[in-house]
Amino acid sequence: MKMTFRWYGKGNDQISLADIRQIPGVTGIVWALHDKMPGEIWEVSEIAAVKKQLDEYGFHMDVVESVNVHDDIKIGLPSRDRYIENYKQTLRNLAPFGVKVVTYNFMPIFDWTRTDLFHPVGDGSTALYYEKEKIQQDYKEMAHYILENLHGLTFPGWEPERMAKLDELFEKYRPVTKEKLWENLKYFLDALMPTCHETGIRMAIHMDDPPWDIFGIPRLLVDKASIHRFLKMVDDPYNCLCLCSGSLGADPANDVPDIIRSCYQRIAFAHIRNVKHFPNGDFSEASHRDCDGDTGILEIMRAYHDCGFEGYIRPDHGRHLWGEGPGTVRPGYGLYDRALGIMYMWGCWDMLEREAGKG
Ligand code: DNO
Repeated sequence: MKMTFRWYGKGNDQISLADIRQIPGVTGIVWALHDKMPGEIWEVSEIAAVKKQLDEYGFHMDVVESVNVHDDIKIGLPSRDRYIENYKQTLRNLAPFGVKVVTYNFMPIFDWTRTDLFHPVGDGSTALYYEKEKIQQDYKEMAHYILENLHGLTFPGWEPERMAKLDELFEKYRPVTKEKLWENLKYFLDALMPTCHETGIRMAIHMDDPPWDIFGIPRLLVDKASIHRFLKMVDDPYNCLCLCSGSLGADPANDVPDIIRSCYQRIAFAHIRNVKHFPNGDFSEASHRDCDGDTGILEIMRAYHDCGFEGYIRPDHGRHLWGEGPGTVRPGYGLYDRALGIMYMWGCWDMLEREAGKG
């Protein structure tokens, strides 16, 4: 596996590349142009500027997370073709810089969704938390809360320009049933696949987070059956997954190691995260240590190892530790707990390698 770390860019992330270089075994940065609106072309000069920064520290830029998909593509409006052309051009601009995987999601309106970004874990740290009850209520209040806690930093999927027009967006999505959304996803991928073959870039869809419909809007990539429907729908080796253990793991019915074993050839990128469930349907994010949550991190690492996984991997979210808090850290993306998560993953991996006679 190739260990990576997500970084939001100079001036947009409190963590420096110099800090990241000190985490053992991290070879690449998972990056994006975070000031781009969905649908805009990423220009060569802008990509080159990031490459220069990463080169200074010897990091590769093989994985982009995310090139966000314009709402018109998800809704299926006639204007989608223009935005798909822009997406293809972005892929063509990325390829010469060595980019091999582009992560994206097809969640309508909201990306990942939580109701508390700094929830006390009980040991003095805080973590992202989802309270089921609150997601039945006012979507504007929730969006406002999330934007407030980003303290002016950009967060993909939570663009203030889009969030300012939430009622309009909900209205536009009204005719988009779950089946329509599947069709629109297929249309998008069918159009992109030739460019993926031409550029060598694999498209890796992120799981829906949480893995169920929210505020009455449909979500697609939620369990084993929907993942297999997706892979079959566009049965192409360039149509891949960003398999997020935490997103799937939010639903206790999902057996994440089993899902990994069933589709590992198409997993281009793995997100590792642990989730703790509560009986009322709430969940909290937890440390990567297996026993701190219910996702089964040890068996997940074993599944990847058994499958001979050679793709990219990163710790997903972490708790906020040792002085990290509102205003000093991007929610879920502090330095310390993600670095601890990496060491846990290496611990599992190195032991599995040793046992297999390779380490
Ligand atoms: C959450 C992330 C997601 C992911 C996007 C991919 O922290 O895992 O925001 O980057 O859904 O497009």
